[in-house]
Amino acid sequence: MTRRPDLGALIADLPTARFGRPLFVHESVPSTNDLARRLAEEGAGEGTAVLALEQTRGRGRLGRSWASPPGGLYLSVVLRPRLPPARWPLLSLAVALGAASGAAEASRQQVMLKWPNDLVTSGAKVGGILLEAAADHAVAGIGINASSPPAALPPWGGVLGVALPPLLRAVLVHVEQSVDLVYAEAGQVLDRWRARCLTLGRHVRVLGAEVVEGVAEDIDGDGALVVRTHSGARRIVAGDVSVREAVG
Ligand code: BT5
Repeated sequence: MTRRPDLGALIADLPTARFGRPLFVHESVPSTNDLARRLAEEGAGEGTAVLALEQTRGRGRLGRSWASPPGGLYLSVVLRPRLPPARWPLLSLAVALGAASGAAEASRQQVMLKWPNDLVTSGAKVGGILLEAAADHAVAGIGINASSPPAALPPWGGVLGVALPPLLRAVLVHVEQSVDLVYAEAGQVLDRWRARCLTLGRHVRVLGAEVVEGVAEDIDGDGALVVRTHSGARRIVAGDVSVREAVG
């Protein structure tokens, strides 16, 4: 394990109460989510975080891969959810909201959210969240293309163009605030999500066990997407679905 010198000042001066305390920094790992899960299984508290400068087997949801070249932010944080398991999808939304707010602050760009877990700037995906839950903990994986080489990303990927230390700091601060808010007053996280959300009002196709097509109307109190279809409103729970914009 190495601790990069340019992150030393950030680590010493982190203005968070729990997130990034401690922060383990690695040059290259298969997936930071695996390391964070191991720490959680050994009893690590909420906020314990793992950062890698590159991942060799970064993953997204549904077995997809996450391109993780040097230049990106690859961060996993241990959560000890203070919410009933049925409401854990809200945690994923809270982490995405915090990550988007931190990315916006650090890059001075508008960073929008695509339900359930994409960070989007100028139509390009610049980040994503992977929440992996176990019985007594969850691991929130955050990937953001800080200054990744565009050629290493899929064609629809974008780059924020921001240095890692200020982005990391802003993300840890905002994700902590957002997770604290979801524990205290989940409704406020949902209101902020709706305000930053690109999905609402759009015609979407939800690909999961079945295909649901209609207009994305709202995000409900449990974080599910409400889609108005020809046969009425359908609640889509994040997890096993992929959402595409549909024409028409
Ligand atoms: C995500 O999945 O968006 C969640 C990504 C989470 C990555 C973090 S990095 C730290 C932690 N450790 C891990 O191993 N993972 C987490 P999903 O919604 O399934 O999106 C995956 C899809 O995004 C892929 O199928 C590609 O189409 C696209 N993609 C892959 N790499 C990308 C990148 N770097 N930037 C933009 N899009 C990408």
